[in-house]
Amino acid sequence: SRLRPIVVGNWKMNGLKSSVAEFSRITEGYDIGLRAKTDLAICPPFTLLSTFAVVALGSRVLIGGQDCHRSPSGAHTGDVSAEMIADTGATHVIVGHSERRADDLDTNAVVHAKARAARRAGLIAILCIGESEAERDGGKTLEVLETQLAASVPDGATADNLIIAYEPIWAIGSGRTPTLDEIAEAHAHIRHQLVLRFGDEGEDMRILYGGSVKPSNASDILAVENVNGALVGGASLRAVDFLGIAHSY
Ligand code: G2H
Repeated sequence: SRLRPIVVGNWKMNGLKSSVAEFSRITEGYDIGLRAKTDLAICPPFTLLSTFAVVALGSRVLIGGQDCHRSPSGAHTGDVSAEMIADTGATHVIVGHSERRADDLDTNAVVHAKARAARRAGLIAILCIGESEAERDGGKTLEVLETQLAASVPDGATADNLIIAYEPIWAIGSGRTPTLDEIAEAHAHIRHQLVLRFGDEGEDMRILYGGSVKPSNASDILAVENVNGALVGGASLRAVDFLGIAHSY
């Protein structure tokens, strides 16, 4: 079965009140033709979640957070819980992005706890995995993906509460992308691991590719088998680029 794709924009630490205009262009561009082809989501910084959720009303553009705390509430100065994110009207949350895994901030165990917290709050977790350049060069890519999946994806995950994003760290914001064969190999391996663990449910879990996706390479990447959408950083900041990527379907 062909899974309904989702194109997710990760704004990272970008966006001010003045960015509402750009976001509005995204919601306006998500027309009937595009809706028929793909889901669309934007993950702005926490400061803009509530505003964007209101702007998105009626457009069917989905909103998500970029991270959440593992605990439901409490003495965690500066952190934001999954419930708080859901409370804004958001439906998704990214967990385990490599920029947060860096320096062991988000270990696999922490990402596992965050994915569970997301599920408790009724959010869909977009769980990121991916190898470093050294691991790729050392031929360790598939092994690394396997370890990350085993240790960070919680038991009981379903296609309705979990999306995997494969982001080779060396491709992030670098302009470099893996070859289509390398993407196909990684995604096939991820699919295989999901099916081994979750059975038929694993066939329905969406696997996104992330790392330097742009309008010029999107149609090739999105056509690769087992690529069920994209997680887009830099190219999601401008409506014309982000919509261009979604229009590659
Ligand atoms: C990878 C990606 C979005 P970019 O981090 O998560 O960013 O598209 O800028 O490489």
